[in-house]
Amino acid sequence: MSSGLPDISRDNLTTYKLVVVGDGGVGKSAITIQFFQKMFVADYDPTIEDSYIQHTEIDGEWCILDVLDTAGQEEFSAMREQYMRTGDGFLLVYSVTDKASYENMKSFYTQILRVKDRDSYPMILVANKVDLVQQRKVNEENGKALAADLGQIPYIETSAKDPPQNIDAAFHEVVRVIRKQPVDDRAAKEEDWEVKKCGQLYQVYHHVES
Ligand SMILES: Nc1nc2c(ncn2[C@@H]2O[C@H](COP(=O)(O)OP(=O)(O)O)[C@@H](O)[C@H]2O)c(=O)[nH]1
Ligand SMILES: [Mg+2]
Repeated sequence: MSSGLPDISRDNLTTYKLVVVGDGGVGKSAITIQFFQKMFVADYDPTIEDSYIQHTEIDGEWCILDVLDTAGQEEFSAMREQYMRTGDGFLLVYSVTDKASYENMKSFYTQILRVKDRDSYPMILVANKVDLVQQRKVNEENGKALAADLGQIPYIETSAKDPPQNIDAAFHEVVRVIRKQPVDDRAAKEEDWEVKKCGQLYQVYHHVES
């Protein structure tokens, strides 16, 4: 019998692991914290890499979002590469005030596809800091052209500053892209997971034996 409340026990919910990537200073932490804590942080430590977990309802379906706010550039740490491997979807963030951050998007895109060993993967392109109209250097047309170039991924303009613009929309959109993946891709992921699970079982078994 339904109590009328959503069934948000972990067992029944799909968990989506999302990863926020992009150059330093583009607002990855501000976007993530605005989404999870509904506040704008003006000076978040740029070296902190952290993940956040929350139940949320997207298009009428409850799920768990597990979001990694990455920090640091170029070199992928072992931990980050691991998270990239297990990431279900990615937010590629640049700042509209920083042309170089826009130009660097392609290399993040390529790196993700390389780690995933795939031709495409759920991602969206996020143009942040659109509130800074006077300092804007990358326009909407440039953003859309890049999104089209990166395999027609969705493009979304955001501001993490109060009042926030499109912050929820960005996270929801990635989940939509993940949900829309062809069944074949989901099956492939299940297989990967089975392999991992076997590996873990082996480790447990090995541990017991030795
Ligand atoms: N005006 C404005 N500033 C922002 C926005 N997002 C982030 N910032 C500021 O840009 C700086 C870098 O943001 P941060 O989230 O630390 O960037 P990260 O290195 O990508 O995590 C901080 O001073 C933020 O307050 C935004 O949408 N609008
Ligand atoms: Mg940060």
